[in-house]
Amino acid sequence: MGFGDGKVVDIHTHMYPPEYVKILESRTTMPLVRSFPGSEDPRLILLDTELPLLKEAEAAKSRGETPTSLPGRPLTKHYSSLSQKMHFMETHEIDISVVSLANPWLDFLSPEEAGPIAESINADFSRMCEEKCGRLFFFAALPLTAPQDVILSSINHVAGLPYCRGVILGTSGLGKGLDDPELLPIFHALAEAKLMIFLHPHYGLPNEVWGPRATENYGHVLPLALGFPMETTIAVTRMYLAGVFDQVPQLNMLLAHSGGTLPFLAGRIESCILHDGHLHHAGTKPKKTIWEVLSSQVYLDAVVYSDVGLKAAVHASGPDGHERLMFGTDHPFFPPLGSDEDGEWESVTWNGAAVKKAFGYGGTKDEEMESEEGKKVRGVMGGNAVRVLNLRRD
Ligand code: 5CU
Repeated sequence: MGFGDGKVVDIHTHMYPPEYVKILESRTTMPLVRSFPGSEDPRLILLDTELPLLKEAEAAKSRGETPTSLPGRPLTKHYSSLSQKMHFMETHEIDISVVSLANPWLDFLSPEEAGPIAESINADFSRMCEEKCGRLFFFAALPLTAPQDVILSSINHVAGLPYCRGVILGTSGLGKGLDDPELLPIFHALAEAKLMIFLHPHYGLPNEVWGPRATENYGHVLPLALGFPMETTIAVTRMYLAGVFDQVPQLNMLLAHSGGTLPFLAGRIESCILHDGHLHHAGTKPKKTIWEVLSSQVYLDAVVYSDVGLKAAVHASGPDGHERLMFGTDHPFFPPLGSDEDGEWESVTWNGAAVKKAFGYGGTKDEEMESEEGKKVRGVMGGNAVRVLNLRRD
C-alpha cells in the first residue's frame, strides 16, 4: 500500500479454523454452514436477519429445487486457509496480522464443551502464528459459556501463549451484557494479564428495527452498517455507566469499527449523564468522564472506510488520539464483488486511503513520510499496533 519503511499491521482480521467450520456444519440452528444446489461454496449463515432466507432456501432444497436466493455469504477459502491469509497480506503489503476468530466466537457452545473447544481453537491460532513466526499474532477466544473458574483458567492459559496479544469478545459477555457485575473478576484477570480486549459486535439490533422491507430488499446493509456499530456503542456505554472503567483502571479495550458511533456520541452521553436526576440522586455517575476513558483505556480500529469517521475517532481519543488508532481490514468479510478475490480488495484500499486523507497526507513523495502527517499515518497503519500490542518476537 506504500507507507514508507513503516510496518503495515492489520489488527482486525478474522479466521474460522477448519475445526470451527466443522462445528458449524454439524449444527441445526444458527450459526451454521449449509450447502445448496446452484452454489459452488457452502453458505455461512450468521445473522438473525438471514433466517427467513435460510428457511426459504432449505424448503426449496427439500423439494429438490435450486433456491432463487441464497442465505448468508459464501464460505470461501479465505475464511479458513492460512495460505490464503498470507496471500491476502502479500497482495496488500501487510507485514503483520493480529488474527482473531470471527463472530459469534464460542458464544453458542454448551458450558461443558466451551472450555475444551476454546483450548483447541486457541491452539490452532497459536500454531498458525508459530508457523509464520513474527508475521502473525492473535487475539484468543474465551469460553464465556463455561463456569467462571474455566474462563479464568483459560485467561491464564492464553496469557502464556507466545503470540497471544489479547482476547476477542462479543457484547453478550456471560449472557447479560458487559455491564454484568459477574464479569468483573474476568475483567480484573484480563487487566492483570495485560491482555487487550478486542470488542467486536455480532448481535446487532432487533430485526423489527429494520422494518418489513429489509430482508427482501436491503441485503446485509442495515445490520452491518448500522446494527453492528450501534451494538458496540451501547455495550461500551453500558460498561461505562456501570463504572467498569473506574473499577478496573488497567483494563484496555480495542473497539471494532472505530468504536461504532461512540466518538460521535460521546458528548451527548456526557451531557445526558450531567442532566440525569436518577444518577445525580443515587450518586452513581461514573468517576471518569467518557473522554477520559476514551483517551486512556480505549483504542479504536480504523475500519470505518472514510476520513470523516476517522477524524472523529482521532479527536475523541484525546490530544494524542492519532496514537490510539490502528489500521484493520475485516478480511475475509467484504470481498470484492466485481473482481477477482485473489486480487486487491477495495475494503482494504478504502481504509488505507481514509487514513491518509484524515491526516491531510498526500503521500506521493518519499520525503512526505517524515512530515508530522506522514508520521501519524505510519503510526495508524502499523506503528501504533507494534507499540501497543508489543508485536515483536521475544
Ligand atoms: O458480513 C458479515 O456478516 C460480517 C460479520 O459477520 N462479521 C464481521 O466481522 N464482518 C462482517
